[in-house]
Amino acid sequence: MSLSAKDKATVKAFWAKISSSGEAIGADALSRMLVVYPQTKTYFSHWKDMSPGSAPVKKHGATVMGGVAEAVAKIDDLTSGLLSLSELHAFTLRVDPANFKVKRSLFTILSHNILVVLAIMFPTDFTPEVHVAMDKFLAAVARALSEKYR
Ligand code: HNI
Repeated sequence: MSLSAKDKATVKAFWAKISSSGEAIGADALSRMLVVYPQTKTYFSHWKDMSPGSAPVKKHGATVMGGVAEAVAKIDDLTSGLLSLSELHAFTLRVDPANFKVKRSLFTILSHNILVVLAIMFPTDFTPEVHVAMDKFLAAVARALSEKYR
């Protein structure tokens, strides 16, 4: 389901409001993913400490939201815009190349946690209209990042 012009405008306007909290959003979303979906820990087993709010989780949470910021900037062509990031994830996350759905579900899991954090941190701005636009945007990012396994 592609993003309409209205979806893109909604995502950009909302992102402009919240991007200064990117690090906090990413840290909370990543912490939640690792606690609520413990199977995702296998991808970060090289970290010393995976507990909520730990230094590696905070750092990577900021990194992930940096990737989301890049995606917002390239919202008109995510597949080519995120190509290098997709290659990184294909090789970093290639634990189940055969089982394509596992990888897709991982991106959906992280997107779900990002939406939960947005609802908690921005209850007024996170209207149903922003919710559906952000959900569709994060699904498009997930598709672009799992592009390498076709
Ligand atoms: Ni992801 C590294 C962005 C989902 C596991 N990830 C990155 C980097 C960015 C990034 C940016 C750093 C790239 C670099 O070093 O140049 N990741 C994103 C985005 C999403 C996402 C935008 C989806 C919205 N990543 C996921 C998911 C997993 C994941 C769902 C696994 C559950 N990512 C990783 C791992 C690394 C990573 C593992 C390397 C971490 C490290 O320690 O270097």
